[in-house]
Amino acid sequence: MKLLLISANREPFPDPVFPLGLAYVAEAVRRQGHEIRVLDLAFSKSPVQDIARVVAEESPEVIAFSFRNLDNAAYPLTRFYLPDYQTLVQTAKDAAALSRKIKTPSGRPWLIAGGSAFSLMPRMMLDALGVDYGVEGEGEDAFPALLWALEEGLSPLDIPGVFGAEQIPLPLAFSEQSFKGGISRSQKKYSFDGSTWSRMIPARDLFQIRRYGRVGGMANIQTKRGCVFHCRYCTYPVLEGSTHRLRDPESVADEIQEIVERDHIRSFFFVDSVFNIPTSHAEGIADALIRRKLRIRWSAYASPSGLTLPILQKMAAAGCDGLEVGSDSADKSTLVALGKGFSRDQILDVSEHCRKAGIALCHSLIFGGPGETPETVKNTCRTIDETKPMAVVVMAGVRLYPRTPMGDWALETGHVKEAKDFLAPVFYIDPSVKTFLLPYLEQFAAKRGNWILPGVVAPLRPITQKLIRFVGYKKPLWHLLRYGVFKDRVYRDR
Ligand code: B12
Ligand code: SF4
Repeated sequence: MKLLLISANREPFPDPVFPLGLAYVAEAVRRQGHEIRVLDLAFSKSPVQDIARVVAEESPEVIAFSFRNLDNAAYPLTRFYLPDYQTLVQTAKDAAALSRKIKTPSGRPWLIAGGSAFSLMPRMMLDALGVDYGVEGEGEDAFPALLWALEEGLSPLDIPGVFGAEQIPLPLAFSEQSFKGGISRSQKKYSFDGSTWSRMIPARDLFQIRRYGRVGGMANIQTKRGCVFHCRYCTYPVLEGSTHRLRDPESVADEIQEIVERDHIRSFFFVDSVFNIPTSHAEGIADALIRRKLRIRWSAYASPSGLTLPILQKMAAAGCDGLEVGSDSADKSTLVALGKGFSRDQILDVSEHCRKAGIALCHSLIFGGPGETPETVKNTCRTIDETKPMAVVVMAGVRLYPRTPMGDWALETGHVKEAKDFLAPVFYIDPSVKTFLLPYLEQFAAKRGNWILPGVVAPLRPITQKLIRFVGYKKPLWHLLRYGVFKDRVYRDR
């Protein structure tokens, strides 16, 4: 089939992010033999015109959108991307309606959506976007299966993860031979074991990977899927599952080596929910990278759990020079209320270990959850400040999502009236800190210069950000906060 794959993400902060998910999906459908054109809107000056032009040029049978962010999850400077996405989908429909060359039974292309923004609330997103089908979760198995079903004139609605405008799934009885996708099934049903992606290298060649290296500073890599923790507000287990699916460390090292040699990018971000768990896997990746001697630098998300000095030293030897640690709080009762699986003491230990290992530390904090009080806020600020981190990224207010423990609680207690209210960003701030939180955090941050509140003050002017990348700076931008360079800019006039 003739496919147009569109990456709709245009968010430039904190950097333009390479559309890794769509690159995986593109590789999966390329293996099926489909003809692919990719349109990445990240750098487009006029996305609407670009979609109209490419649809007219290609007359695709399928137009598939990847929606990464639904909103920026930041309060009160919230950005909600859904209205833009709706415009893009409508543009694709309008452009396709003008084409006489589309070879589908209806003469119009199938419109399909996927990506994390879609997967967070698939049914609501399907309706809001007005697409024909959507894939909730990973696309490597479900998307090729969906295309196959469409080609065969069958309903795709019993493919796991596929949502569609048709309400009643048709009973399908696929024979083992008739499906060419190589997907294992039992009892005449599709079943995916979730390992297909781990044997794939994303189709970066179809995208402008070097441009992302230049303007975004780095390439991104995934070494595992899933998170085993149960933090009450978090969507990552919803998106990736609650058990680990691990890649072979040698294949991760192969992928990195290929990018270094082919695209001359030496700066990487591991997009795993938590890089350092399981510890043995993180060590395996570090060992593989040490053996390759690739002269790379990298950073990742980490949890204080199990982050010992020897592991950090090994990660540093493998090129790790920065970690974004999801501490969330440093107050004992708040850590429990958020469902974090570690203690305040572990946060203090990790801060010390990172210093010894020479790894820059950025704490990410979330304030305002249930049970937060002015005292717990002050306690966290004081403790985190004492650990002398290089940077602190602070979210004030918890974005609520369906299918998370905190989202369920918000529905039960009436903080969110009905499920559809999750779509437009909704935040929880405990009533006891409602008026206290923002002014306090702003004041606290203003005195420091290495604390940033993306939801309160835009940390960087776009032009400054471009300049920093233009001169070749390759680390995540929070590394620059050590110099307090944004202090004046960020809090001036406030
Ligand atoms: C790593 C990460 C980051 C890193 C990225 C670093 C880098 N260089 O890549 C950093 C820290 C920079 C970051 C920043 C932000 N992030 Co972020 N990030 C993630 C994270 C953990 C992983 C993303 C990833 O790469 N996954 C790996 C790929 C392979 O998976 P995927 O993209 O989901 O793709 C799969 C499926 O979705 C599907 N799929 C994807 N496209 C398509 C298309 C079709 C047609 C089909 C069928 C299927 C399909 O198949 C793919 C393969 O299986 C996710 C959470 C998560 N666990 O998913 C949040 C997440 C995507 N981020 C989120 C947000 C909000 C942001 C920020 C806006 C935060 C902020 N205020 O700064 C920024 C935006 C940055 C930008 N420019 O877009 C949210 C989006 C949800 C929402 N509320 O909208 C998420 C989901 C986390 C959350 N809160 O739930 N992020
Ligand atoms: S906050 Fe981090 S550790 Fe907790 S569930 Fe989410 S990804 Fe896992």
